[in-house]
Amino acid sequence: MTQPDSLRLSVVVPVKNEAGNIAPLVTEIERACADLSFEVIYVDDGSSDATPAILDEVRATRPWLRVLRHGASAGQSAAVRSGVLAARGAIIATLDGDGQNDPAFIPSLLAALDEAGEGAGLAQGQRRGRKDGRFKMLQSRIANGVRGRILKDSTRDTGCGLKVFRRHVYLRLPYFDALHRFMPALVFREGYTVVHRDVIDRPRLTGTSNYGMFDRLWVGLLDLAGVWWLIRRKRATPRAVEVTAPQAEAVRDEDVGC
Ligand SMILES: Nc1nc2c(ncn2[C@@H]2O[C@H](COP(=O)(O)OP(=O)(O)O)[C@@H](O)[C@H]2O)c(=O)[nH]1
Ligand SMILES: [Mg+2]
Repeated sequence: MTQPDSLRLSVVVPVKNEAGNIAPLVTEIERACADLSFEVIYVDDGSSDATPAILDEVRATRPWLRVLRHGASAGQSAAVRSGVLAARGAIIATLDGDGQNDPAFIPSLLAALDEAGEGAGLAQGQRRGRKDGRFKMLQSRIANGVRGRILKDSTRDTGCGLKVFRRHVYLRLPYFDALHRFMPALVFREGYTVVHRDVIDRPRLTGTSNYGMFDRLWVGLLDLAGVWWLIRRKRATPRAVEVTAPQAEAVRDEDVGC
């Protein structure tokens, strides 16, 4: 069993009505992370199906599996945020709970972040061989194209749920609904770099998408305007050095509660 003090990685999985996808995905995560000290945090975002019961069942034999629950659905970004706030690892991996993201890519994303060093805040997965329908693919292509051009975030696919990032960097980001789709631009905004790795997309295991046809399109434009404004209003990130202590030292992220 993974000991909390040696714990390095927290895998956060947001789920809303994903009962049929939980047991197979937990098994895959366990296999993928076998060589790491890890915990898994499922965040049940107000599910109305058997998700809570299945999580109870799956948890019984897996002491490293933690479950958080929202009383009412608050959305995917809110679920990720609750998981990250509760996480004990300094590094977070996120993936969707419907089986579309293969946990086998977690170690390579983690290695990419490690290789890039402390200055890198995020390893972003980018989907190859997307398994979504034609309309969603078209929406996604337009959204990614417009976003890339306006935010210049050097990322082909920000919507991929597979990401590995430093917890203290995430905690600096402004929170809003849909934050998970703008992570690269916002990580750059904090002065950290982003690395990318291709990941293979899979079809949803069971169940249906939580997003309707137009959910992302219009609100996406509003979010894009908001993030554009945030970037415009950012000045250089200062490095704060404490001048009152006998031995002045750069203030570390942990010291300021990030
Ligand atoms: N869309 C959506 N997903 C949520 C919500 N809360 C949690 N999730 C989870 O976020 C992940 C991505 O959602 P999904 O429905 O697969 O979206 P899609 O793959 O983009 O169609 C899944 O694991 C969902 O169960 C929510 O309010 N809306
Ligand atoms: Mg999905």
